[in-house]
Amino acid sequence: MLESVHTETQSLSAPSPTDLQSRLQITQFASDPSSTASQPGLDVIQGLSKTPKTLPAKYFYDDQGSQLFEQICELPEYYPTRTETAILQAYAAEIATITGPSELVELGSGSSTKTRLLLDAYVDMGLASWYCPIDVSGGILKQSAIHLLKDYPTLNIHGYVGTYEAALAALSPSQLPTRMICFLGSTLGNLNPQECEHFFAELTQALQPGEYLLLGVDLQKSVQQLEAAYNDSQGVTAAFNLNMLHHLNQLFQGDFQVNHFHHQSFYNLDKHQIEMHLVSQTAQKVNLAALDLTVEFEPAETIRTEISRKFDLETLKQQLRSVSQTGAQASGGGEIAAHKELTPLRTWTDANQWFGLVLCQCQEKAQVVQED
Ligand code: AVJ
Repeated sequence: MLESVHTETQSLSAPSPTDLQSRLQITQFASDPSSTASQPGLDVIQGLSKTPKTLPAKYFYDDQGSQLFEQICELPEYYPTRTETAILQAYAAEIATITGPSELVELGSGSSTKTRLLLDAYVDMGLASWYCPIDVSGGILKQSAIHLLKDYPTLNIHGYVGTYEAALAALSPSQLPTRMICFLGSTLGNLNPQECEHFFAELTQALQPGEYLLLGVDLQKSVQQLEAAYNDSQGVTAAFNLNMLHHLNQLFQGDFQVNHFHHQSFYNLDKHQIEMHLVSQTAQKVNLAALDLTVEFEPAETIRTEISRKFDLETLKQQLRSVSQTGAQASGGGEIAAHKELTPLRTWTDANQWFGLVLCQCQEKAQVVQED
């Protein structure tokens, strides 16, 4: 459960602080991403105790990591961000037309750059705008919220600092007639198929019938292009990967010697996923004092820090439909119940089919009476 939840009003040194303040609310779930879990760092202990070793990708994103990710998005080799941006540029108005006045809830909002395209569309159509960014990195969330409030005089923001699970479960009722949960940038790719299914069920739970889900997903393409995007020539991705060890040192009083690890990433063709690893350069021992954990590494042993799955739109749409059906059955319990499902309404891609947007609507499913 959550350890501490509090809502604070930001004190701002902006031109008209009172105005900005009155349009901004931040709800914070404890102070770091790990402490919303039932036991802080349990996932680190579990991941480093098994073979092969893994670490959750969420630990990339301290403030430094979020900044490095912003730099990745600008790299010539990293096509996803600019491709998704181009798709949004072309179709945001169409999305706004479909949803009407809609509160935007964004999972993993980061710098909120792409969100501006959606906000612009709603504003251009004279629709009210409410934005609920959710991010584990409080620094970047607050900073971008303040920039947005300055640039959009009619915008209201309620931000949530914490994990998706915690924030989704705690969302206030929508301030506008409908709500759209946006999960852009192909962050969905960080989840394995099983986690993905569970996550879709959680999203269905968080949405009311009629509300929307907008998914941005990276699509399958040549190995060469994929591997270049995760092994950039300037080494920014390497720095991003290695920064996770700095972050863990800070969170858990660790003594990872970051320069004794190497960045590695490759495309796993069978699983349609990029894998990022940190490779131990020597035999070494690492201690994380706050977790009471000592980990031994053999030379060349790796920690898998991320999977980034690449999707096929048809398969994904099928998954979306079937997942919601499974969820409905599980909550049936033999009674008449209002079931919800995620129905894909529209998909958009770029001319090269590198990246896709899927707009789904949460719909009430025909009620089912189970016979004895
Ligand atoms: C933010 C998870 C979508 O998988 O492409 C970028 C993170 N990792 N370069 C991705 C990332 C390495 C990114 N996601």
